[in-house]
Amino acid sequence: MTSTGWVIVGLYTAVSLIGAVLVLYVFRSTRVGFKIKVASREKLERREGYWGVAVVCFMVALLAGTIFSVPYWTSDAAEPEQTVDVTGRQYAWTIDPPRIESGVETEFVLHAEDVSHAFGLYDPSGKLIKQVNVLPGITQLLTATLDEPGTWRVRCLEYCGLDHHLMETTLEVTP
Ligand SMILES: [Cu+2]
Repeated sequence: MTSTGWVIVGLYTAVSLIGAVLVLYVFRSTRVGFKIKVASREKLERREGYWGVAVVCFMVALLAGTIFSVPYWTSDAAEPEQTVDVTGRQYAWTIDPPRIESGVETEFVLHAEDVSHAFGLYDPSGKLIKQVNVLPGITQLLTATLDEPGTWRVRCLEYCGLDHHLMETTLEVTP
């Protein structure tokens, strides 16, 4: 199991235990002869301090257990293995190179030449896999690993003018 998995198991166990203790306490408070213990002010303040420390320790443990599974933290966020330049204009996409390798981390560098477009990437079965808006004057980056070889489709997903529906092209993904 991953460290995140263990943190989740630990959290569920802790929450279940706290819940069980609360249920037991509430149940006992309904019994005859139950007395609520009233602590002194100093005692309560000290207890508040302990709880503060416990909460901070808990948060630090949670951070330590999960931070390494946060995307972009680990070394796989290094340089992409292939780069594709994509330019959108009314009403066509230019993809360079038009043929890429499957199973390799790919960075799409996207530009719009005139108006706003949206880059929609469809796998060979026609399922939308990635989508990102492309605005004029801004370089948009999208990282993806295309595992399935075949003919992928790129469609514009933001209405950009009369012939928006024609703004479609293909991307060959080789095995
Ligand atoms: Cu469009």
